[in-house]
Amino acid sequence: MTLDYIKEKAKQIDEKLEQVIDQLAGVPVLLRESMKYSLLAGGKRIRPVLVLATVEALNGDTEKAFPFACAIEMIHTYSLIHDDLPSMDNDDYRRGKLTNHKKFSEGTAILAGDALLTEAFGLIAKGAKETQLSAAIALTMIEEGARFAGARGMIAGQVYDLQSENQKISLSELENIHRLKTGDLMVYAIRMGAYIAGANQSTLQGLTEFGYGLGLAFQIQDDILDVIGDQSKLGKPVGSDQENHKSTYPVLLGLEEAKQKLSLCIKEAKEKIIGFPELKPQRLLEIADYLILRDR
Ligand code: GRG
Repeated sequence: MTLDYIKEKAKQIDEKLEQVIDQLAGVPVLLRESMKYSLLAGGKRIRPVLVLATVEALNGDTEKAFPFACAIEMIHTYSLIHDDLPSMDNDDYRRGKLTNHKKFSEGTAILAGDALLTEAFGLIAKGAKETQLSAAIALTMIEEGARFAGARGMIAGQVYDLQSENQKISLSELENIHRLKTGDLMVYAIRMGAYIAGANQSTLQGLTEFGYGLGLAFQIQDDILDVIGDQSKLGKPVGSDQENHKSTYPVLLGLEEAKQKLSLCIKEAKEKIIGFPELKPQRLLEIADYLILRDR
């Protein structure tokens, strides 16, 4: 099930992403091909859609939001390319296609990820100039990009995740990993939308809390979908056999309790964006519901 709104926006984002990479001058042919291969491989575009939907909810100009929406998808794609590498998850396929290092080479995949991350920050700065955002807001967005995607955010989550492999971890440790690894980038997307549309501090805070709830719910649903696809992962102690078994919500709580936790998490997240005079939350609420009904 895909919300028509997400489908429509995702299509626009796909077009803009292609333009962004095509317009970069002086990129080696192989590198451009590798960057586009992963960037245009059919992702759900949840994070850029969140940027646009937040701007819309605050009655801002969504046309101005596209560079920032594209930038966040570039950061997300870099993280997936690196996550798939042999030294990390060692995956051969993503989104039904060969992973970047399998299609190209490990070196090219690392460099394509590096290039996407670096160009994302360039795009935020360029987008801020072109849409005449104030310098203070532009600098805040760049500073927060480093905070949410970097060593204190998504990458910290990845490090804790690697450290927890084959370990039994507690629910709160698992939640912290997800907050960093998945939540921080979703929160960054929503906060960028809030900055573009000029939200006030209390709305920004509510949206941030919504983003964390959404990130957690998204990850629980991801774990559930993973388990539904492979029932053998349920009920086995972590690290009990040759395959690398991660601690996930269904593994720690069981499938039914994980589903209940997911519903509660979405309900609580939605409550965080109710009651702000400048915010029309309907679209964001629909996206939250979609995230728990999605099947991929
Ligand atoms: C910096 C190497 C590095 C990693 C950062 C994001 C990340 C950590 C790793 C990617 C693997 C992963 C399962 C992360 C959890 C977040 C998540 C569920 C990502 C997948 O996002 P979707 O479902 O992907 O939005 P699509 O394919 O739709 O874009």
